Amino acid sequence: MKIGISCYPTYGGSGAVATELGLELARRGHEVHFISYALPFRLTQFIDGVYFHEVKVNQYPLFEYPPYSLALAVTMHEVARREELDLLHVHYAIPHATAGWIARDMLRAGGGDVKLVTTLHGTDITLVGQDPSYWSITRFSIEKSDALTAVSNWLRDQTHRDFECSKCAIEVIPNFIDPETYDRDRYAGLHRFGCDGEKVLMHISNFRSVKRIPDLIRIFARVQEVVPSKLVLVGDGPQRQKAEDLAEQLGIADRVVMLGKLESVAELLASADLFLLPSEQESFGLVALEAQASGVPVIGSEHTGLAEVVEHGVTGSLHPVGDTEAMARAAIGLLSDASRWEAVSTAARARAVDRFAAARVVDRYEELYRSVLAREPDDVDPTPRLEAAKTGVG
Ligand code: GMT
Repeated sequence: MKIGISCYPTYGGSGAVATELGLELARRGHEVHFISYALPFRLTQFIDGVYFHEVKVNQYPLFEYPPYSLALAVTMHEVARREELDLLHVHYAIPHATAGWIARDMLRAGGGDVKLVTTLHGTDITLVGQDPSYWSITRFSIEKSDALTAVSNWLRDQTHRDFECSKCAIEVIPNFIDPETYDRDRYAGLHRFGCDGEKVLMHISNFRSVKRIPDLIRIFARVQEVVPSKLVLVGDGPQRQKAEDLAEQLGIADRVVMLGKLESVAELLASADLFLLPSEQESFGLVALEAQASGVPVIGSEHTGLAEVVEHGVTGSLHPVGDTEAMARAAIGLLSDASRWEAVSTAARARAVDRFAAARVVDRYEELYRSVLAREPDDVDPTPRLEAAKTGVG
């Protein structure tokens, strides 16, 4: 198949998943064309069958806000036409699903066609998509997609609820990892953040407020009172300064290591003893899966998509959002009991490999693509299908 992939190129789960998917599809012999305004951050190696098309946005002085979505739609249309793409797979609905819909309609007007598959990742539905300036176009665009996927059951249910489309056909295809990339033994002893037996707690994110960075610092402040340890922070974003200030204020700044943005985290995760993800919300929590695959137990928030990744009491533990005391207690318990830590670490790796290995999950995307491409030509516009499903008629 010839597949176009659009995603955000910046550090974030949706761009990481889109890139890993494209690379795996190319390894399986498909032709993959990435379309974005910059090279996706995980697209660091050349692989046969992978191409990158940069979206150029004209900065005309009249534009206070250059219309990226239009430039993206034009590039999608151009690449789909020239490369004869079978389908466009867009990651994160805003604005990619809308640009994909425009590109597909432009192609159809010229007698061509391309199928549009949209993967919902989280904040495109739960946060940004709920903003009144985006809600109706997001709903319209996801309904216009030929196929819709969500990365967790939780996100599928949120989409049904928040977009009032209780019967929209959404297939849940979880995020995935390559078990060979995330492998504790492979990088054993490479990084030593903890000296003299200190434990290493780790957090990796884009430091947005949804990650509850101050909670993270408070949890660590409690843990290090009991367990000699360091906190390693990877990534950057709006809340990073807050983390530094709070660590200073609590007198633990010398125990917090800030590494900033890094492209590859597998080697770092292999040196961690515990991963902390106390987010307000995670539709999945890709980084928690990467941690588990690396044999790192995860402590995080309950009642979101994270509960489908972390098995409470088995591969880590989940607690009410904001309950830093419970998270700290769980961390101390696990780090102070070597045999329990070993059992949880082993279970974390096993769950990641058994349920979320790339080989198995990417098969599901391929199957979905094939079923979309096999649809009858008179089924080109899914709106009647969705409307019929909604009213229970047809
Ligand atoms: O967490 C972010 O703000 C980044 C965001 C993204 O779109 O890159 O992550 C979302 O997609 C990831 C990949 O599917 C999920 O693992 C994250 O849980 C999800 N983030 C949220 O729901 C907050």
